[in-house]
Amino acid sequence: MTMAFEYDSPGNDVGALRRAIANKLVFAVGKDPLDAQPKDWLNATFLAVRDRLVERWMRTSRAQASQDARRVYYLSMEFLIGRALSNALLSLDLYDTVKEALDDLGVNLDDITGSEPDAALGNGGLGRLAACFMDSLATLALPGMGYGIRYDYGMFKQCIIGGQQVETPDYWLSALNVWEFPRDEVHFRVCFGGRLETVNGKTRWVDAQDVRATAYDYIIPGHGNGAANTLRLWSARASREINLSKFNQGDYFAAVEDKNHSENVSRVLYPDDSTFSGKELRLRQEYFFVSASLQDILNRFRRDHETLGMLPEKIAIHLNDTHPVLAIPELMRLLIDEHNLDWDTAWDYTQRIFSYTNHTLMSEALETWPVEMLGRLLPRHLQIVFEINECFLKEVAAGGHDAGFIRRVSLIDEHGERKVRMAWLAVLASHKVNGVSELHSELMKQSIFADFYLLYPERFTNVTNGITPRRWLAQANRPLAKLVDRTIGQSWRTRLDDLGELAMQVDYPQFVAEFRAAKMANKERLSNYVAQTMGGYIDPNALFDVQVKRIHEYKRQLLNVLHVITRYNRILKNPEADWVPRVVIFAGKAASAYKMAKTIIHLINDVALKINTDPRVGNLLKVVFIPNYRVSLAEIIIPAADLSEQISTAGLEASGTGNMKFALNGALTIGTWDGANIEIAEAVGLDNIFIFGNRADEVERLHREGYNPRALYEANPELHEALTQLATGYFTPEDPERYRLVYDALVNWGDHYQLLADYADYVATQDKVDALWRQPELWTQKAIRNMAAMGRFSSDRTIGEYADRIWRTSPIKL
Ligand code: 26W
Repeated sequence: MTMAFEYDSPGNDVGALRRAIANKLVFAVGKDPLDAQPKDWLNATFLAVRDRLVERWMRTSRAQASQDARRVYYLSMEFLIGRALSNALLSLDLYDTVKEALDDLGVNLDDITGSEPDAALGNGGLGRLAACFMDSLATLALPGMGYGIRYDYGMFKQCIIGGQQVETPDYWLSALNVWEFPRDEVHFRVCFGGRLETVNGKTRWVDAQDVRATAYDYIIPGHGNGAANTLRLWSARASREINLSKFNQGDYFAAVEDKNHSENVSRVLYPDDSTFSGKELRLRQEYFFVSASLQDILNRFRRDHETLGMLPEKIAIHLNDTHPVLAIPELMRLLIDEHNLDWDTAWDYTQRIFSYTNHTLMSEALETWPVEMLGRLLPRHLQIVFEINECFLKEVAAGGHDAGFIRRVSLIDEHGERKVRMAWLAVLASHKVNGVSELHSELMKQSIFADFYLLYPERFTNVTNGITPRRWLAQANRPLAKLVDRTIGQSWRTRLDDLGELAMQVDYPQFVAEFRAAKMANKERLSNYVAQTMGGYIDPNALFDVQVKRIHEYKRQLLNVLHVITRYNRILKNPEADWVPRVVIFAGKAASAYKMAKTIIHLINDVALKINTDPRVGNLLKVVFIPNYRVSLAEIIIPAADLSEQISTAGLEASGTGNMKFALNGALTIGTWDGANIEIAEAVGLDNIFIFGNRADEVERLHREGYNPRALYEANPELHEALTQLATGYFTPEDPERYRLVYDALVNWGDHYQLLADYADYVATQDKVDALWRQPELWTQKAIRNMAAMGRFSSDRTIGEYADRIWRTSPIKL
């Protein structure tokens, strides 16, 4: 570094921040403070805060390079980050300072943080998990980096019109995105199509079309540890701006068409996390980001090392579900074709480098790409997959397995159109494969991966999911966070186990009262949000019963609706009884093509309309569907919940992470014995949670031996009444047939998710919820015990386990 290189480290007192924000507004955003809009103040504040992170960021990357630590690369198609500003302020412990600085400038911090668009580059659980993991990697000072796609359009926005979901595009980049660092100089060629040629025994991939992947970097601040990691997202650029020959012939539209075609690769997030659709554009997206990431990873390695010999000691690559599995043949291709390694060495490295997490057992979500499509788009990769398969199947046959077994484990599904089974490839090429909760990891070994478990038992392990306490308590729930700080100090932000000290507070009425006051403040905030965005009043004194998550049949929002209808019918029959007033809150998006999920949204809104306008019910029962569920909305809803609905069919929710967020924020759970609910129950004790319904083995038995939902419907009068109301248009007299198919699915067509089997126990358990609510002191004590037991569900614990047992990497020294 030359002596001339000098710069000012930015100061962190109120005065320095005030001047910094004012300077940014004038000189970077270019706005007269008299005309500045909230968005301008947001950007000015962003830039000032970013300056305070950049030094840490540089220090962290230098430390990673100089300590030559084993780096972890987390490959994910989705990062559901949400807003960045308040998170950054908390990580720097500058929230109050910046608030004061802005106050001096006549600007309210909460107003401007509220104008930041969410970075919604994900669908739901899997994408949000990746975002929590980025936060924990940085906070643990692990040498890790995320790789994904910078979609121009994130998760669609949901409006509710006439009770139905309407989607609009989410062009989140429209607000000047000052948080990202475009790295125009970091770009890679990604090829598609073409054909293979063999020259002197070496395969060459020729005549391919290409797009250019350009890097955009995002700072991921560690919490209070002076570290900052990088999330690198790729954007597609046409390798030639326009087709010059077409342009010169005057065909302007054709000239830009090619450009558009290339750039479409990173245009939009696939907004479906329930079914595999097999679209070619999706395959292009997967290969696009995986190829750019691996080229970048190898580049970085080559910069710091003479040869590739240490590669498997120095890097670990994690596959977030099968979406990035093309990284496996891509690494093989790069090592063999570009770096001249032999097949056996390349395969040995590959197996030592990759690890894979499975996030769902549902067969309709498993990725299998047609051999024809892969061969057309990525001929060399298909060839490599075939070769891996050939070696593998030879080994299996040598192990004495029969033809049936060999057909089942083959990477190629030969039934009908031939397809590559991406999950099989992931397991075969990884040294560790994990599920996301204890139950899920067990079921994984018994069901989809049973054959592979027989072959490679030592590969399979469990790492239960977690959530970051920074966003999900410190940031989302300031009233409760402050109370906890006053009571046990601030250490819980990075050592969530310390919340255990709260358990003894159940005996201190003062603490119990303050805990309840914090909950009330959050409920008032939500009530105001509902009033302002939807109109209509929800009473914060009522029990807030909340189910927020993607709409999916296995998550059983419909079971919740059946309980709501039952409660409504009971109130009408006995309006004078001493009812516990409830507000039942739903939120969540349905995949655009998922008919039943959309019908469920419509039904919730129809039921809400009828109940909310029925004068006989008054405030005893209200039903609210809050539109456009997203991270920033979850931060308002979750802290306000009294009751957390986690009611999936047992065996089908791999883990759930919402369940953890609610319990951490002092809600009680009503849930099935499924996913991480089980581990939450074990942590809080069965006295402090409402568990109901059949367990996974019973669900499986009913499935196998047959199950008769109609008999249940006929035997239970309340269930009969509720379902008959659905079938006959009680809630929609103007369109009596509207929910006929819902009724049929449950009563006549087998009730695939076994709602009717769990209905009676669910309703009885909801009665127990009411009974406990009548004892507010006891309720709050149980809520406190829930919060106190959430230590284990910090994503810091989760990432610590990945680092120790899977990636074998350790923190860098800063
Ligand atoms: C190919 C279409 C598709 C896309 C995404 C199918 C499936 C997915 C994801 C794997 C679905 C998902 O988000 N799974 C959720 O992962 C969470 C994090 O591990 C778990 O907590 C949830 O239980 C699981 O449903």
